[in-house]
Amino acid sequence: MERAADVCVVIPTYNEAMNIGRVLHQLMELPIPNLWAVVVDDGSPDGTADVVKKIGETNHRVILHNRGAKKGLGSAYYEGFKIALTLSPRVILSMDADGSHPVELVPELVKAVESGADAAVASRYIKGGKWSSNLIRMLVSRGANLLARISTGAGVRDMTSGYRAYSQRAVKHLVEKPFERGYVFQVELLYRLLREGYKVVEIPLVFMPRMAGESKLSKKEIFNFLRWCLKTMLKRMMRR
Ligand SMILES: Nc1nc2c(ncn2[C@@H]2O[C@H](COP(=O)(O)OP(=O)(O)OP(=O)(O)O)[C@@H](O)[C@H]2O)c(=O)[nH]1
Ligand SMILES: [Mg+2]
Repeated sequence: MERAADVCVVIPTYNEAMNIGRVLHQLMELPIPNLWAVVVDDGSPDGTADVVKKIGETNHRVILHNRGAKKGLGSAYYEGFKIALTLSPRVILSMDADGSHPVELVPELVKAVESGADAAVASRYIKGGKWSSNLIRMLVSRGANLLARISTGAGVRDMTSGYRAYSQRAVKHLVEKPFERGYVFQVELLYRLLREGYKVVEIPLVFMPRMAGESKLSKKEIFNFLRWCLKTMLKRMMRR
């Protein structure tokens, strides 16, 4: 069995049994040869891991990493990226399992990295990007992005988008240090790359509502996000 991938998509899951099957099948049908998927499940009570295991039995390019207990999104990606690197892919993607991130955009994100970007971010907030949700959710997202840009000084419009492609060298650099455990790690990773001169580009994303199930974005995540942004802003001010 070959163990080298060209492209590897890392997908964290918590209670996504109703969604993950469709996303994996769509990924496996993309016209990208040798595309692998690593699903990092945190012992979802709804049996997400069983769905993935079953698909993996007939498709060796689907790998399940079951961590057994909910340990946070950032830490799921940290472990998932490390597994992805063992396959030596040129491009590594991060993607939600809930159908919000249209699989058809994968080739464009991959192309951006193959054309020289270290990170290609699928962005709701550039021309051509779009999403709709309830007012509170949209305000939270806009507010989080504004805060992320102010606190890091970064110019990326959608700092919180979880749909991205990275070059292998960028991921190798990122996993040298553990990520923030929660959702804020997305901002942290871009900040780290930009500070060290890695090239980041944005591709328009038409973000879809989740297919089924519930959001895992909690108040605790929002609090941790605020805390990280404040800490980062203070550190930057002290360096001046
Ligand atoms: N392994 C793991 N996956 C997680 C964890 N928290 C969230 N996820 C997954 O991370 C992805 C993003 O979580 P969502 O709940 O969709 O968060 P969101 O996209 O901000 O919220 P919605 O817009 O409502 O979908 C999904 O695939 C989740 O199943 C976690 O603690 N561990
Ligand atoms: Mg989602």
